[in-house]
Amino acid sequence: MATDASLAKLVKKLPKDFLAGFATAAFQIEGSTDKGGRGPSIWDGFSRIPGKTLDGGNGDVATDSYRLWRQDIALLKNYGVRAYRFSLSWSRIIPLGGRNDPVNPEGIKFYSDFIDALLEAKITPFVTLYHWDLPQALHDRYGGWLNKEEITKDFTNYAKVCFQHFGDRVKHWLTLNEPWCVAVLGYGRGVFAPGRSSDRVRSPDPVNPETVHPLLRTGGDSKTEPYIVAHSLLISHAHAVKLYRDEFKHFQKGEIGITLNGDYYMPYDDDPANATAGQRALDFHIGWYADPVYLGHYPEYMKEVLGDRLPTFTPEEIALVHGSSDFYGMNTYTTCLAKNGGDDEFQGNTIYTFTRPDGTDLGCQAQCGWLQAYAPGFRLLLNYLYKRYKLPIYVTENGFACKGENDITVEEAVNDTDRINYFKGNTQALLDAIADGVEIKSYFPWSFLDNFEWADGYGTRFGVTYVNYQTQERTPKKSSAFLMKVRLYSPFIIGLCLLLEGGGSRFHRKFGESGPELACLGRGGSTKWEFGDWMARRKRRHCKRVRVLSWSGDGRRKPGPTAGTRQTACVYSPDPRILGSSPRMWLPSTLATHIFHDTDRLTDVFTLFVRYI
Ligand code: PNW
Repeated sequence: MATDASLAKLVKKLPKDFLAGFATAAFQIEGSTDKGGRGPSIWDGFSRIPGKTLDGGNGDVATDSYRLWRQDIALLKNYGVRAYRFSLSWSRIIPLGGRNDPVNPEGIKFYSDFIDALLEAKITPFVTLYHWDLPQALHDRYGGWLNKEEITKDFTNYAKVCFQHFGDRVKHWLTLNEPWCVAVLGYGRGVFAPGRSSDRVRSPDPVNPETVHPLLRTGGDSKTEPYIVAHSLLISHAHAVKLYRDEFKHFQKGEIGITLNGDYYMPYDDDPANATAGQRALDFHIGWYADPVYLGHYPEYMKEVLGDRLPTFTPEEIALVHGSSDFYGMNTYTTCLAKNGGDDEFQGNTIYTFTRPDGTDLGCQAQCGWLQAYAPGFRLLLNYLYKRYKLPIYVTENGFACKGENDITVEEAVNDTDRINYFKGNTQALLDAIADGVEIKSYFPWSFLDNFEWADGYGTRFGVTYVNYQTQERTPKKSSAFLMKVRLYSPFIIGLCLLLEGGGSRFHRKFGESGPELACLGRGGSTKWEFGDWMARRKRRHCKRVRVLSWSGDGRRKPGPTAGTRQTACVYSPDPRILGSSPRMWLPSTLATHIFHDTDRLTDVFTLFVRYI
């Protein structure tokens, strides 16, 4: 496996406009479901039904980010991200959802302030319009995604409201997140809201069918509804994109697309039947959506198996859908081995396994059964998608939930070695894919915070930040420090060294051994040994621009200008824009620790320092 230093070196070669950040979704973090004029969404009610989530958790509080958003942005800023992917809650913006329903000014203000604060922090907003939280009123009124005519109009109207209010500042739009999950998990397997399926234990028929919309008179039909819903999703997405392109793009100058989930399916062995099975799985997971959007038709195999259960596009519809994404939006987590057989239609009648023919596992097992770490699969999938769909790829989600992380203390949980290894492998794989010629424009690890993991509730933690759900305290895990250390978030670092009395131990508690770009050195014992070696290694290996100017009292280095004094700090930068002609400057040391990542931000902080003196 690559060393952190060699990774960091490669990361430096990423294109200048590469967007590295973190991703979240409204329902998973906001909470305050009944505050600020928000209307109910299908996930509010669904998650409150006993048995729908593993631990009985719901979205009422989540990570309380509707209230704590300023703190969240401060943390994102500390992490040094260049971009942040989040979603808007439709029912916060239009509480009843429909095109004739009122827009909620409080909802608009909330997101508007949020976007302003991100920009203020020099973080690029990457905004998803729909991350699964359909306004409940639209489901009840006409069957939600089951009703193509209605939902298309309402979704397009919602998109328009968002472009009108936020499009002056948002230049990266995603219409839908993972339509496969909406269709299959929401209407096929019935494990996600609205929880419909053919299984009448899971999804009973309504008690008074005559009181509900005709499309909702049964508990669902897993053989047909997912395909109907998927069709509505694709067409709604395409209408929103057309609207953006026709009415907004020319002056707002942003880009818009869809983001699809899809893992890699690798043949179990060299049996040709398993190779075909792997392709079938890719068709059912990815091709179902990506083929219409990028190639202009549903996959042949799906048409063959589903017959008239697969809706057909009218010529107008397919003309709209084909080409309706400016880029390939990619959410991916894992790789499975595909074996011919089984009767799971949603898997393309393919059996998935993580166990190789020799009995070994493909990779490290996560908390959720469906996820093992396998970096080579990430590289293969990036190549597959680029070759097939021929558009630049935005990786909009990728992440890992460490097994058992919820059963240990926060002190233990922050040592998230499995997650670090996952990111280490996948960062390398991403760089390898770029070297293979794949055009990749972003990397958004899932997730910024531990959060409401849908049907898993709160027991599955995907965050690089630990959240204590009792106190809402956020504690960075070591994986966040790793991502900063490989400079994924700071390709333009100038380098800064502060010498602070006592800063080290505080810093160490927060970030562990793999500290980010700021080193705190001082005369105190712990400060010294915790950071000294790290700093020295770093300096030698790949951080020539960060200098240790002084290091007093440890006997290994010459006492510098701080020897015998307190209250000093030194900023060093070879960049004349930062310090003028003199490359170093001594400052009082009582400033809090900060992490600096790019010229702009460093200049800001430095201005602050100067004011302080
Ligand atoms: C994605 N599966 O969901 C979502 O976009 C996120 O909201 C979610 O938290 C994240 O991945 C982690 O799960 C998925 O069963 C949910 O294969 C389920 C699956 C895949 C992705």
